[in-house]
Amino acid sequence: MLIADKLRELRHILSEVNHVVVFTGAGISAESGVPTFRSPDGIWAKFKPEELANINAFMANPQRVWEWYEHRRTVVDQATPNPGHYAIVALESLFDRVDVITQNVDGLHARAGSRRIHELHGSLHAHRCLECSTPYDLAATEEGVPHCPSCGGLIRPGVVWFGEDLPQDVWQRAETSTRECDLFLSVGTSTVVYPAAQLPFLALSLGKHVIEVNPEATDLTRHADTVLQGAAGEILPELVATIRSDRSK
Ligand code: BJW
Ligand code: ZN
Repeated sequence: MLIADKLRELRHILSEVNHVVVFTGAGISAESGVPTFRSPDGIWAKFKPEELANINAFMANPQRVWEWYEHRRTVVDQATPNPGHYAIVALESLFDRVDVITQNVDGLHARAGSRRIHELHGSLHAHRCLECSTPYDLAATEEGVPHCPSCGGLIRPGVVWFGEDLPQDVWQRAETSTRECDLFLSVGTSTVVYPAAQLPFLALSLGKHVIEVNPEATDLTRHADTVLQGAAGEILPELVATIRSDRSK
């Protein structure tokens, strides 16, 4: 079925919706030029996140892991939000409440202007001491792994690595929003990293309408109520346009 037909089918559902959760992964930022983690031709094809995004990799070679993050910070700082990010912002003018639950660490939802953002995996722009957890403000000119002014410990990126707990306050808010929403949109995520990947399945188990936006099939695809196969930067603006045209009737 064509996307336009699927969007038409969604109209009666969308007209009943007050609270939307948009759950995003690396795919929403792909059209901003930020590589995803698991695409076969992605630049991380040779740097597996499972190998670098963990405390053992950092302890074994802090400089190597630090450089990976420095490089990624440079990439996202040069990137700009794309039509997919802006379409999510536009949803705020169409529904009472929009929660953006993101696995991304790139800050592009905030730069686009989304207001209620829950960053499950932290941020590339936050840092803290590995030993005493004191937050650390990284100067733009700093090179190499800094040390904590309080205790001398190594400074680490403020992201959630494999084997680490998600920030509990953020996770609680994300779970509550999922329980309370009327519509759950899963956009640009392979839905393989837990506990984040629980959220669309929680939404389904509670009878929420779940829409997936992704050019590829994922573990969620065969369970989702509606699958909009394609790039977020194309599909999400179409979704917004459909809702707007209905509202103006
Ligand atoms: C488009 C598009 C376009 C392309 N438009 N779409 C078995 C063994 C070992 C561990 C585990 C296990 N089972 C479960 C675990 C735990 C583990 C886990 O889930 N592992 C799985 C991989 C198996 N999880 C954890 O460890 C978590 N913590 C935890 O569980 O704590 C409890 C615990 C304590 C002690 C011991 C064990 C457990 C923490 C997970 C943290 C994940 N961190 C990362 C790195 C963050 C920092 C950084 O950025 O460096 O988060 S990993 C990486 O994956 C990153 C992402 O947020 C996350 C999800 O990836 P995402 O966003 O889905 O990206 P991709 O690339 O996978 O997918 C992109 C999608 O976009 C694709 O589908 C494309 O098709 C699509 N796309 N273009 C729309 N234009
Ligand atoms: Zn310290």
